[in-house]
Amino acid sequence: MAVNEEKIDALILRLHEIEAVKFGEFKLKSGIMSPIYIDLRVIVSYPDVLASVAGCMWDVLKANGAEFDNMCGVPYTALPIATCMSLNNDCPMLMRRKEVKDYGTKKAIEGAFTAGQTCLVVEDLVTSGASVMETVEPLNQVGLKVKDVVVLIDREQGGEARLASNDLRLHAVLPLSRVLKTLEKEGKMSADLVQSVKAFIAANQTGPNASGNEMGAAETPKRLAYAARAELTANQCAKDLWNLMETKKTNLCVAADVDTAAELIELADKLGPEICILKTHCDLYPDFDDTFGSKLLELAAKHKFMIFEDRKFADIGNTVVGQYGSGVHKIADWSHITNAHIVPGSGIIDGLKSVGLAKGRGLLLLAEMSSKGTMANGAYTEAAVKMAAEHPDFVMGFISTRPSAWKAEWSKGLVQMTPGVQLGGGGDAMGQQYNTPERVIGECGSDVIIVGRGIYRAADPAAAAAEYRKAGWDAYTAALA
Ligand code: S5P
Repeated sequence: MAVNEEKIDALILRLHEIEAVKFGEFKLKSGIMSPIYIDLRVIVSYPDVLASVAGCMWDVLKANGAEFDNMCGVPYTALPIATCMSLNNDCPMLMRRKEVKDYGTKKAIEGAFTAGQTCLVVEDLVTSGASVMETVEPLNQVGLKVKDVVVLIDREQGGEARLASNDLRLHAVLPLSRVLKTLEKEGKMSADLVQSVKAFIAANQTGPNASGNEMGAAETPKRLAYAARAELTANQCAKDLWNLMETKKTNLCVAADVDTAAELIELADKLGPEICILKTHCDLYPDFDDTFGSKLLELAAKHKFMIFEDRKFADIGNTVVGQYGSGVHKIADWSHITNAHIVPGSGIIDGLKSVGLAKGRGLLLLAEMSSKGTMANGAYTEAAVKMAAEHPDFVMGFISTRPSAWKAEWSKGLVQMTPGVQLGGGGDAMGQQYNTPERVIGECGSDVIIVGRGIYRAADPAAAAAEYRKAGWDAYTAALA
């Protein structure tokens, strides 16, 4: 069945009439002026348009031979469209809960389905493809396969390529160029206006790491090089790390969760040339003693890496002062970087800062975690970002898993470090979830990969570290291109 061109033209004219597609001078959230603005939320108020949209989207799928068992709309604008397609064609629908990012404790996907079925994703507007991916991932997590994505308008800013790189086929009823063609032909746009929209679209292409914008704003900033990020931070430790990564050409942090301090020191000497950070859990080592810090600092100077004691402080400010500065481990004396949960509130940062700032240390906040069922998401992640902004001198970044889904202005000079990395993906028996270095750096927008068992459990840890280093660095340089 071919798609009916007249029906498509009529739909374009109606979309223009109801101002779902507007031309003029629009200031986007980023401050960029755009000659085009697309807001498809309005179509719910025009039943004829909604019916036509759903009909055309179904037609394009059938014309392209897409096959699927059920369908799921990307919240929210595409939900009524998916509902219409479901009703008209007797195709079961599923719903993704946008609020529930914690797939472990609540159902992220509602509806009846069985693992192994193929689900169609329905979206109203695609810019970079990022919002589509946010729906594909929870569908995959519950065992549904996604092969096809249908969209009303494709802004032709890189979304199709991004989805294709995830083995997803994009079926667009209206590539933006088609909208322009019809509106020009029908006298709704001048040739000059068409040219200026085309120029704007060409100048605002999104890369594979860009965060999408459902509001139709092409406002994704280009990924900055590590050296440029060094200029954007007020924390000395972050500055040092950015510059170290740039000059040493590595974004690999090894999580050295070995059994003894002696093994750790040996591993640090062996892997030192490959890494930018050595991450420790000093309470894992029964032979920890007062020489630990100085030995490690010596190796850090020899091989040029930084030390990150992954202490995950989580107490009130007054208590963490002692835990960080003194006690058994005297962490602040030898660890350049440490981290904290934000669950106690910002007092924990005040406490740690009172010890670490004068020593030139940096703090990472746990904004997200790699483990299944983590509670660190949504409003919690946002709270971490807010707290970081209140302490730019001491907070140097985050432990995060998907910073590309955060608002772009949240990152800048802050370092994003991501654990749960293995070349083969997968997970462990206790809830750890792994992503590949390519995905973590490229798609998820992180800056540093944290790799533990993938390296220290390998038959040849130094060779494995070299392999992870290359994968992480290649993903970073590809993201800059
Ligand atoms: O969310 C997190 C945060 C951290 S710091 N998930 C994690 O796995 N980590 C740490 O990263 C964890 O404590 C361990 O040291 C490392 C991951 O190790 P792997 O062996 O699973 O690669």
